[in-house]
Amino acid sequence: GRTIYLKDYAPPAYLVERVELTFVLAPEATRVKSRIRFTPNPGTASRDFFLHGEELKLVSASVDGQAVTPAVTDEGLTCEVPDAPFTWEAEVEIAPARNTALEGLYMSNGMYCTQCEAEGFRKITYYPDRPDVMAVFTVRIESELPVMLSNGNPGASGAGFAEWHDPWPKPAYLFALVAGELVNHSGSFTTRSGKDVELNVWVRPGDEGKCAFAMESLKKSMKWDEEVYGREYDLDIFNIVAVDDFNMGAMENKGLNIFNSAAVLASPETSTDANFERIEAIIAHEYFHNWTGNRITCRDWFQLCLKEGLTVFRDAQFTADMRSEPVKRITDVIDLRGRQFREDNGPLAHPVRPESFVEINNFYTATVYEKGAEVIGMLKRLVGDEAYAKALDLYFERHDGDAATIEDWLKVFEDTTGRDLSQFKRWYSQAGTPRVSVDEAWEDGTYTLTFRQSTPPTPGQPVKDPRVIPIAVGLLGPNGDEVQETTLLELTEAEQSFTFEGLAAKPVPSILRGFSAPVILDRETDNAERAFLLAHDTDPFCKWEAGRALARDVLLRMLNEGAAPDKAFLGALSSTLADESLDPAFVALVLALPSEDDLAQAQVDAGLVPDPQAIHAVRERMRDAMAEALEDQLRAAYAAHQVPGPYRPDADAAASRALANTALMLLSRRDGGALAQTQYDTADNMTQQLAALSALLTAGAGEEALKAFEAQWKDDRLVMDKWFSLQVAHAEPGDTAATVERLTRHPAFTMKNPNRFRAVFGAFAMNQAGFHHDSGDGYRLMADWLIELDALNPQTTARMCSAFQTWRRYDADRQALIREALERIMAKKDLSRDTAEMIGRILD
Ligand code: B3K
Ligand code: ZN
Repeated sequence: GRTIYLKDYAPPAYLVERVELTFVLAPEATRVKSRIRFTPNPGTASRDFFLHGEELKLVSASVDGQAVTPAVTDEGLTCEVPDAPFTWEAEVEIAPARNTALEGLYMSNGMYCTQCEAEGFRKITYYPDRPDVMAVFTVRIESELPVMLSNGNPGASGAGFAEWHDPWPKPAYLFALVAGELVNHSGSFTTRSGKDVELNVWVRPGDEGKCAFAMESLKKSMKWDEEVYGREYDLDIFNIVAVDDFNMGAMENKGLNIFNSAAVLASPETSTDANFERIEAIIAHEYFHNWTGNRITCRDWFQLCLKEGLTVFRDAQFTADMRSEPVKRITDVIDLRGRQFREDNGPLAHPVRPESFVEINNFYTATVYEKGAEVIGMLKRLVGDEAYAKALDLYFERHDGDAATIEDWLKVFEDTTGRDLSQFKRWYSQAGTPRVSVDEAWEDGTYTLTFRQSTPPTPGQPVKDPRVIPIAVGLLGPNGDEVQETTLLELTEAEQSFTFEGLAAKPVPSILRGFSAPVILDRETDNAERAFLLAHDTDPFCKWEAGRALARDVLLRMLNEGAAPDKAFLGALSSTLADESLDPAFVALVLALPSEDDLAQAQVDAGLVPDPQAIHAVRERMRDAMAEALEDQLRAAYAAHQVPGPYRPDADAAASRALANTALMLLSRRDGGALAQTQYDTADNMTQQLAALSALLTAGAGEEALKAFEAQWKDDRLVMDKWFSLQVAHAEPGDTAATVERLTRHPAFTMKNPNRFRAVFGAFAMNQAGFHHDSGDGYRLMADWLIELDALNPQTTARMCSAFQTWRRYDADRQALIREALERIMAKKDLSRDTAEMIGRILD
């Protein structure tokens, strides 16, 4: 694979004024006719005409009506063309039924659908497949299928054909086409300027009862974007389609969002609270892209965070508004640490705006998305809410219709506030998570906090410069009252002190409130202070964080020193459970222990080599101790948080279930699963049913329920994904690889469906003690299957390779076993560019 560099960006030689596409659909031989009006780009001297194209059979081509014979390679074609406007026409043949990569035009359960981002349009026809070429598309689809959709507004249609016209210029990656036997759940929305928009959720017959929640989420998103960002929808129709075979969550194609069915179909019987929340967030995310992504797109793929970081930030604001802001923030931080910090800390580390890539699909990462969103959160905190709103208005006004850059984005903030953001820009260019250490001093009523920042080297970036780090701080007095409300410190130097005057007594600091920056805070403190903050901090994030730090310390002492489960820690949990003023979802988060991966990293940070099986055993032991010490309170909490009446997916009801089910998981360690069995037998919704099954598996009493669950749900693909996952997640370390192997022999296992493959192998990678079992069986099994999958679906294979990214933290034996597995994948003949890049970077 060839490496592409940001510094080599050059504008396109020709621009596209308009595109007309005709699709004559057939599974093995679809004909795509294109008619494209090109004009020389006045902004560049180059007149080299190049069109991307991969895996296409060129039938004919002409320029201004004259047949031409272009020079064709694996990557595209070149051709002699005029240095003046001209019309290109071509006809190509493609085979959607044979497209298992799920990129370009492919088939899923008899329906045609597309996925073009990032560079899939070139598998549909010859075209300048780059985001800085924006054009108006007109599409005609010919087939006998009843439903035929594309971007924009509907045009003429009749027996065997349908036409669509999208008036908004767009890059090819936002093109979409769907055709099939689909049914719709329809709705409508009136924009604030009075325009009526037709809304549809299109699904396979049988799924129409699972669309109402997605439709409501869409309407809420449309309203929220008008109210909070002043953004209105801009077409007569908005279509969402659910597809079973999809490489990711969903795609924001203009006016025709295509969704993984797992990210849209919802019903109380088949979807958990977590599913409902995720569906609402993804519907919002894709809808918000209409402005942040589609109306304003990216100049090139290095600018991916321009649309993804901003859109993730916007969907997080939306979820915080719809549900609980503190709970959303805490769960986002858990996710950020689990995925992004992990990435930042290993061989796959890259800046929020990468500077090179081989395969861009490998850069749809936690760093680009989640850290990209954190960077925007910091910017908002630094300039303030009002300036943020003004800067966004200016961004939409100045760049509507543009393919923009991070420089453009930062410039609107500089122009709005007069602030110099050159140091802030390092957040986009420097990889790695900054470590911030803090020391305190107390003298004559003056309290001083001294911060030091440093960022460890990452691949290709040995030396880092100090960044501007917004640190939100509050101070508590000895009795737990807040003596200094939240104030923002701006750390800009490698070392810097801040003082607080006029305090009556030495305060306890609450630092990094709301997780105001994506950094690792090192603070030497004791568990008494952590318990004090857990009890008294007014900032929900820091309150939870204190409990998390306490739990981590206690678990590490069990692990490293053979300590017993700490009584004071159990006492702090007991007080938290007893505090009825707390949101039950928050209490559930405090009762959840740091993950096995989190503890492994904590051991590495302390200079130790983690032993995944020992980590697993210690967490099990702590949970037993929690169940024993808190049994009566857990029983009371379980009873108090049963939600009466029919299932509702809202945040309050979900919060109660979260706490009750956390209690159930622990209680199943005491009663052999009796309570869980009762819940399983009486559950009328998937949240309760799945939690009960999980608790039964914890108690070692889940065999019957697993069989019953399978019999009940064998015809529901999305529910069966849960059945597969849960067994892998609950397998004992020494039995995990065998469990995975057994499940791959189940008749319902298929590697052609990414959801099913991820249900098994994604859960496998998450089961740290099982995957990293010292037998090496986990590594071998994963490698065997990634080699198989790569031939069918490179994108999903490449993504799964990240299971190996932490390999250098382990002992020499494990490292040797992993190296062997990685080298075996690398040696595979015809390995995809996607997977080769990932393995190459991990091994490097
Ligand atoms: N923009 C798409 C992701 C495309 C991934 C391409 N491999 C979905 C999203 O972020 O909304
Ligand atoms: Zn996105």
